[in-house]
Amino acid sequence: MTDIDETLDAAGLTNPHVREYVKHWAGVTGAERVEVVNASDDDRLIAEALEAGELLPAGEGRYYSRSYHKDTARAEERTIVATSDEADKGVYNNWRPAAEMTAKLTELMTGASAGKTMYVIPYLMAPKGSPLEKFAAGVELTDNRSVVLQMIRMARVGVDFINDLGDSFVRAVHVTGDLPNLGQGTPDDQRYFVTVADERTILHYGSSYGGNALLGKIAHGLRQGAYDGWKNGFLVEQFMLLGVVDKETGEKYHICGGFPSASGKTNLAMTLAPDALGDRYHVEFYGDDIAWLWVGDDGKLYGMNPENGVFGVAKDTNELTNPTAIDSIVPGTGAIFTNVAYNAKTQEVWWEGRGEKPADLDGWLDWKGEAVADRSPEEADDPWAHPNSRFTTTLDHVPNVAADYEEPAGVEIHGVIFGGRTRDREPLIRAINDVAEGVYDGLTLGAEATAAADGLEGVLRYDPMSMRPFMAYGEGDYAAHWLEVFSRTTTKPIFAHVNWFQRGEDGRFLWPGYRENLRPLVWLMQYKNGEVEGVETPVGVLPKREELLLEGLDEQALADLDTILTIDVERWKQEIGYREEHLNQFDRLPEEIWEAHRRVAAALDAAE
Ligand code: GTP
Ligand code: SPV
Ligand code: MN
Repeated sequence: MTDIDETLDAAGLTNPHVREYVKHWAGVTGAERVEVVNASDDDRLIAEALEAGELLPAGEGRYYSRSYHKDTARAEERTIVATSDEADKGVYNNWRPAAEMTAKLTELMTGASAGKTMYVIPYLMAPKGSPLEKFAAGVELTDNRSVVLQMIRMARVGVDFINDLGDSFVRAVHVTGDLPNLGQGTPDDQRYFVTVADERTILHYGSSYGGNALLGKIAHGLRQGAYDGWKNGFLVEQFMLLGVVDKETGEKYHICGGFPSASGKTNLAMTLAPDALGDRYHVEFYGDDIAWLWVGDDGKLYGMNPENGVFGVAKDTNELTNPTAIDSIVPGTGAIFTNVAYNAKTQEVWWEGRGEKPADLDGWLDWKGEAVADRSPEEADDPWAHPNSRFTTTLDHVPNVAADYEEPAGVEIHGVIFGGRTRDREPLIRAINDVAEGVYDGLTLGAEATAAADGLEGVLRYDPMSMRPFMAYGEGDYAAHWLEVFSRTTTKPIFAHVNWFQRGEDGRFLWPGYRENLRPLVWLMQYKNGEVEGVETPVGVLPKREELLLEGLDEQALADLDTILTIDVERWKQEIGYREEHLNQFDRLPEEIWEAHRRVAAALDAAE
């Protein structure tokens, strides 16, 4: 081991608390050397990663990475929130005692980085100068160079972000582990992804993929952030954040909202106005996965995206569904593609839904690195790309990024929406005027379970506010915290529930989705402004058909519209029963939420 103090001195890392922390974990992990990372090191680290074969060239300043084939997604069952107070135990956070988990992870990490470099990544999950800056700083230690390159894209990285912050930074330790020997998914699984929330310490062992390894994103940006927000009066959510600009009036509205993982946040935030509405409206991108929200001194709700980049689902991303995403990963962007298909001869990448499958198989490798030309007939139809393959790019490469996306003051939030994948029952959009009913709606958000085959059709996998995998404390306290934050607002955003995924009897989507999703959002802002009145239903206010901007919608969509602008009262009554069971699991659920539930149930009973 070289002298760590000398390395830290040379890097200008002066914060004594950070130095202490680095030395402690260098000792535990047994790393051979320490290297401090700034964003300006990207070119050199890319060159080293290419040289080492950790990255492959993917055409004109873009790169390809493949993760170990059993390590391609977050592992929720191995993810734990630990604290010293058992009252923090919730239904979803896999709570464990802090002391037990710290001991366990220290044991697993001991000597586990021997022979490797430990990279020190000082980062900020906020624009510099944000009112939440002191909750946003962290230092990730990792023994994996690809993780460093992803972090440089996904967070703001550099020594200057943490030198002046004293002890106010998140300690985030990532050790890759011996990936082929961790028993992933077996009873002998060795992986642990632990956030010790009341010590602001994150200890992740046994993965180099996405939210398991880029600790600024999910572990800090969502789990630790949510816990800090609870204790300090702000909200941290798996939300996208976009702006809708009315070019005629000059008005600009900001809408944030939660959709469970892989349910459309990136696509919505990057959406372009449909052609027929493009002269009037423009959508601006702020964030696609995380929003931190707080109440300003003026009583308005503000929001910001703590991330610096996009880690988006590749599948089905193409010029028609998401042209903005395609433009954000063109040559020269430094984009990294993970677990898509790769052509070793031409350096092209491809994924399902990217366009025609290449007819010439020469050079094409699937996400496991196996030549598709060598596949047996039984394997011929297997996907080339992993369904959770991703692209990484920075916000400044997203063509419709808002001019003020780095404004430390954040932007005023006018609307909060929730949306899941729901094949029936949920209409295109329903506006909710009451805060408690809005919070109740978020708590009962769900995405379709695959349980249909077991006769449980219609039962959702509930995913409160799309935070189920990231919940840091008890759900009842979480609901109370939402109500507390909103009780301090004097100008309130409107809530709404949206659904792009209702299906017809033949299984087709009744709504074309993607760019067309702007139409119900424009209606929501018009409704908030009193320009349209909608139709009252027991579950919220739905648009009248003629209130929606319909020009340019295709025949099929126009024909299907009446179905997705009505509610099925009988299905909703059935849903109320499931919701009751779901909410009953939560300790300390505020009475206001139960009252909202009973109001909706009574309104449904009164409806014919
Ligand atoms: P995470 O990054 O996992 O949190 O996901 P996300 O919520 O950002 O999801 P994303 O936007 O990447 O979409 C996931 C999948 O849903 C992609 O395959 C999209 O093509 C598909 N999708 C997104 N929007 C729509 C839509 O409006 N209609 C339909 N039918 N599919 C959509
Ligand atoms: C999600 O799974 O919701 C993601 C991707 O945004 S990951 O960063 O891997 O968590
Ligand atoms: Mn996500």
